[in-house]
This record gives sequence, structure tokens and C-alpha cells, in this order.
Amino acid sequence: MLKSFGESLRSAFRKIANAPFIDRDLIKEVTRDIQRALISGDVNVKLVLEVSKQIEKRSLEEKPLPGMSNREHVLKILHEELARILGTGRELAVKKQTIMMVGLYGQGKTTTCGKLAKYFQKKGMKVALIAADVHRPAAYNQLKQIAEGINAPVYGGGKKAEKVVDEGLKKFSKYDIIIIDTAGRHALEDDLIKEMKKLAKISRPAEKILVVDASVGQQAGTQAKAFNDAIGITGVILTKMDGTAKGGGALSAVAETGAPILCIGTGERMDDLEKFDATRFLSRLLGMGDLQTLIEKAEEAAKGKEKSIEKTAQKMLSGKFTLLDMYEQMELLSGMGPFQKLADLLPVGGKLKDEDVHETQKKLKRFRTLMDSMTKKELENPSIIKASRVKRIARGAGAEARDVKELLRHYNMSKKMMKSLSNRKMQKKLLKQLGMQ
Ligand SMILES: Nc1nc2c(ncn2[C@@H]2O[C@H](COP(=O)(O)OP(=O)(O)O)[C@@H](O)[C@H]2O)c(=O)[nH]1
Ligand SMILES: [Mg+2]
Repeated sequence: MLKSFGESLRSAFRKIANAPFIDRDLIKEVTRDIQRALISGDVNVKLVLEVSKQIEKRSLEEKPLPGMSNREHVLKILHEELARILGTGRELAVKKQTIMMVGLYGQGKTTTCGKLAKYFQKKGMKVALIAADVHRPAAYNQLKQIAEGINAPVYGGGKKAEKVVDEGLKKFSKYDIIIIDTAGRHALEDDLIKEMKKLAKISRPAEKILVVDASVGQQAGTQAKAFNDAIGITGVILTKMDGTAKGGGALSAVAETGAPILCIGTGERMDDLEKFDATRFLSRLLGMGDLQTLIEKAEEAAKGKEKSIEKTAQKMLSGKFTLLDMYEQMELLSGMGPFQKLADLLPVGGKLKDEDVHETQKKLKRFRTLMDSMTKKELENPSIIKASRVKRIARGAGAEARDVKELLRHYNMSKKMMKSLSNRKMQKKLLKQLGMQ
């Protein structure tokens, strides 16, 4: 009999999994997995906390779409929240304009200058390059080599960045697109920022693009903020997405500046520049594997809940009933809307309407505190709790003696009910009410 009872509960639980009700524990667990996935993808911790808080809130407040399980519901919200921060990206306008590239050393600025030049050439634009990284002689040579490969003119070689830019702009005034490659530093330094500001003032670029290596990670947000504060970033290009990095730093950079991702670099060749696809980016960031684990974990959490329903049901029928059982039962009932049928039979809950659920949850909190200051013996056999123990428990929980008495009254009532359930007639009634007989 118990087995079939368990089976019926299981199938009921499957229904619950699809019911318009979200279990708080499940969401907490899923949210924790999401946090783990995002942090391992290099997303800024503060941002992760913000996002997960929002996911938790929305998951609890919003009802899943019809036909959508709770798990899918939470995942959908996760996707929406991340997409909201990330945006859908923006395509660079094909028009006459000056573009200034900024970023720290080695992020891929010079390479991306060449890629962008080629991209605009393919759109039929006349493109020229200016090498404003005057601090390293090799930088000019590097850009020259890249420019040769794509047949674009380049101006550079001077000692002062402002002068080079000024002269370059004049020289290329007939060109459609002028791309300015600037110097980077190993870290954000004052003179780098000053130089950026001067160059932006001289060239008045329509686009000020921050180039960020996908593996930069949490630092990306800090970098982006500094450049944005100095010159105002209009877009982000994420490079080295052909590597193993998940690019979570980009999420932080975008969140910090509000500037959209323009495209992504996927290799060292001049053709390795791709359109940004937010959904693809997000599934990479979370990892399909991670998403899979997330779903599996959520299912396991569901199974755990199912087991506890089964256990409680078995105890109900066996007549053995401790304070902990009562607590578990209340917890179950206040968190399980569709279990109203079972609730009808329990003295603790009766019919749990929304306001009752709220009341029960409040009571649960109170009871939990009281039970925390009880000994194992007292929890298992509350009949030993006499006046002196009542006083001690109340004191330990920072409560009044009458609170302990209320808990005991509640327990005794529940226990009586459980006892009566253990006779055959009541069992039959229970099963009938649960639609199992
Ligand atoms: N795999 C890969 N390497 C890249 C990409 N973009 C740039 N690189 C490499 O990164 C290194 C630094 O690039 P560079 O353009 O000199 O960076 P800069 O210091 O910011 O100008 C070079 O070896 C590039 O070939 C990319 O999208 N994928
Ligand atoms: Mg460079």
C-alpha cells in the first residue's frame, strides 16, 4: 500500500513540477548554480549578485508560461536578464567617419584596426589608417605590415601622437573611413588617459571603440570604466574569442559602460571578425554543459522534495510523529500549493489559502527558532517538556513561555490527528481524498 501511495505522490509531484508554482528552495539552488557558472565565466562578482537577485525575485513572482516547467522558467529568466545587460549588440554604420581604437597592451587593437579596415573595404569604403602608438617603434611597423596586407594607406612614424593624428587626418581627408590605432599600457596610467583625451579632442571620432581580450575577465569592467570616464566609449570589440575564454569580462564591460558589443575577433587573420550574436555568446558563457548540469541539478532537487513528501506520508500512516515531523509537514504544506488535498486532512494546515500559507510560513519561522533551542530528546519526545524546560526553551529562543506552549499545543493537535489517521478507516479516507482508491 505504501509503495503505491509513494508512486501516486511521485506522479503528483511531476504535476507540481509543471504547476504554476515555484518552490523557493529550488530557485535558491538554481540561482546558486547560475552564480557559479557566471563566476567561472569571469563575470564580475558584483554583477553576478545583482543578476542572481533579479532572477530569484522574478522566478518567485512570475508564473511560468503554459507548458513550461519551473526549471525552464528559471532558465528563461536567466537568459532574459543576461541579455538585458548584454544587449543585442550594434553594427557599425557604413558611412564616412573617424574611428579611434583604445585599450590596454596586447588586447588586439592594432590587429583589429586591420580587420575593421578590411570589413569597410568590403563594403566599398575607402579606408586609411593612422598609427598613433608612438611609444614603441615596432607598433608603427606592425600596423604598416597589416595595412600592406589589405592594401590600405597608413600614416605614422612621428614622435608625438597628437601631431601624427593631426597630420594623418589632413593627409587622409578624402578617405571615407580613418581608423586611428592608439598606444596601450600595461595598466591604466594617468598619462595614457591624458593622451586618449587629447587624441579624441583632435580627431573627434564618431566611434571610440574599446578593444578587450576575451580572457581579461573581471578586470574588463574596471578598464572599461576608466576609458569610458575619460573619452566615452561608443562600442566594445571582444577579441580572441577563438580561445578558451568564455568572455564574461565583456558582460562586465558592457554593464559598466552601457556601450554595445560591435563585433568579435575570432583569430589572427584579417578576416577573423564576426558579427556579435548575443544568444550564442550567452550559451558559450554559461556553457551548454553548465546549462545541462543546471537542469539535472534542478531535477535532483525536485526528487529530494518528492522523497520528503513520501517520507512524511509514510510517517502519517505509521502513527510515529515527532516535532520534527510536524515541522517538516508544515513546511511541505506551506510550500506546496497543489497539495491542498493532503492539506485538507492535516490539522496543521487545513485548507491552505494564500493568506494561510503566509501565516503558516510565519508560524514556521517562529517554531523553527523555538525548536533550535530544544534538545534532540525533546524534539523526538515532546511529552517530556514540562514547565522548567518550557522556560529554558523560551529563554534560549528569545521568546515567551506561551510561544513554546503554542508550539506544543500545535504538536499535540497534529499528533492526535496523525494517530486517528493510523486507523484503517482514516487511511481509506485519506487515500480516497488523494484520489488513490
Ligand atoms: N587568436 C587571436 N589572436 C588575436 C586576436 N586579435 C589579436 N590577436 C593577437 O593578439 C596579439 C596582440 O594583438 P595586437 O593587435 O598587437 O594588440 P594591441 O597591443 O592591443 O595592439 C597579437 O599576437 C595578435 O595576433 C584574435 O581575435 N584571436
Ligand atoms: Mg598595438
